[in-house]
Amino acid sequence: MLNADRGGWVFDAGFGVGHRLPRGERATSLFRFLHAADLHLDTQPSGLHGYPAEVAEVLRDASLQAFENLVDVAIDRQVSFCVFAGDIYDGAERGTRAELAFRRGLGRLAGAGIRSFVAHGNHDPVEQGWSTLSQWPEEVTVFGTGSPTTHTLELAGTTVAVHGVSYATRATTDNLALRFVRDPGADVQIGVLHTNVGDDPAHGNYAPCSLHDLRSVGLDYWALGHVHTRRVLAGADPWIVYPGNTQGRHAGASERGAKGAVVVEVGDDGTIAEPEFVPLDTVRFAEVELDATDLADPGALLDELSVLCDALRTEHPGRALVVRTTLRGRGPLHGLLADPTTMGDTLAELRSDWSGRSPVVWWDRIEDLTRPFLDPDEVARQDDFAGNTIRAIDSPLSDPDGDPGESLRTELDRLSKLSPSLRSLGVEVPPPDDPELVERARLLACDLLAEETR
Ligand SMILES: [Mn+2]
Repeated sequence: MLNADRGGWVFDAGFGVGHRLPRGERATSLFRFLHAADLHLDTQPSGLHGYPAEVAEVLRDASLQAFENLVDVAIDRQVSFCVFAGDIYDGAERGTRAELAFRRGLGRLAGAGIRSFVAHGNHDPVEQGWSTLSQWPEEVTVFGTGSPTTHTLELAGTTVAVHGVSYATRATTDNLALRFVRDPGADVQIGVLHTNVGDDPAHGNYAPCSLHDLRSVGLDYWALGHVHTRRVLAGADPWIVYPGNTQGRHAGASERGAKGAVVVEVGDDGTIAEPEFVPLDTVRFAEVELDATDLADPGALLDELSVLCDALRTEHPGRALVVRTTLRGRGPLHGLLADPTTMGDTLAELRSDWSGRSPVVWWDRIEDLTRPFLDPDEVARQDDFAGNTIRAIDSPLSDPDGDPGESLRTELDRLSKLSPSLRSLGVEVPPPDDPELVERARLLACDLLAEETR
């Protein structure tokens, strides 16, 4: 069973405004529904290499297991219905296993009296010829293409309209949101759509629409799919929500962290509460950034990563982890890890250290973005801009007659006009009687100028 940990939300805009009850009053829950999208069933995590059988086994079934978890949660939480906002499947080449798993899960939901509403998106368009199943349990509604259709349910004396539409073809570029129509006879209205809101350039621009388009339809909740990062685009009047995908697929930014669905509570006064995120994933992708400045050698690196990995396992209990680390800073590791053999041996040792765990831990890679250590005394001897800068920092301090603070300020002011890096810092003059601060200023100047002239 799942742990009850909750992932963080990304609130883009408008969260917390609109439907809020006065303090002290709470609507009684009338019913709840589950909203999921981008299941990409039977997709295999991409960009990973060299993992052993124990890891392969977990990765292979992760998307299907996440869907099984979804069904468990829907039954456990006694939702009235589930909506699936597109990209149920990843693509034609994995059709049948994914479809049979989906059918089995929807059958379990139907057996518990839970209806399902399914829209298709750019990864699983209806008319591109790979759907092998045509029969679904009668509690399942698959939205057609072209114009949205509306299905109404009577729940505890309330009429609920669920509107939705599927993509006919992958390259759907029409604004489908504008085709939705509010049902004047329903009390609560939900729209199910796979769409790229706001022409976000980070995502394929399928069925693009604007927040204004969505608001203009007059629904209460937009159950969206397409963007794999969980996002609330608007909090109430209407809610506009991307639940994110149900299982991360690679180590990229949009696929990291907790993945799952949202459970949405509707009150007896028709208000919709803040959607509750429920994690469903079995494998979690994580990245740890590490400042390697003070690490003397690969042994110290392994010790440090071990501490970080323990923390990750505490943060993500019960999940298999695929971890990548990015090393930054300037220090001795830079020279050592530049040797491919040393790097390969270090990664192999790291993987071996963490093998055989349950849940599985797989170290995907060590990204080495460290830089060589710079010695300011050495730089001071160079006949270049960096050398001039370090000498400018050093010389006024050794002038016993002048005002060291003032002459340093003048000199740095002059140099900063020549250098974007120094300019970006502003001219912060260290107090000349604080040698530690002066030394840090020299190192910082060295670093900035080395980056600038790289
Ligand atoms: Mn998708």
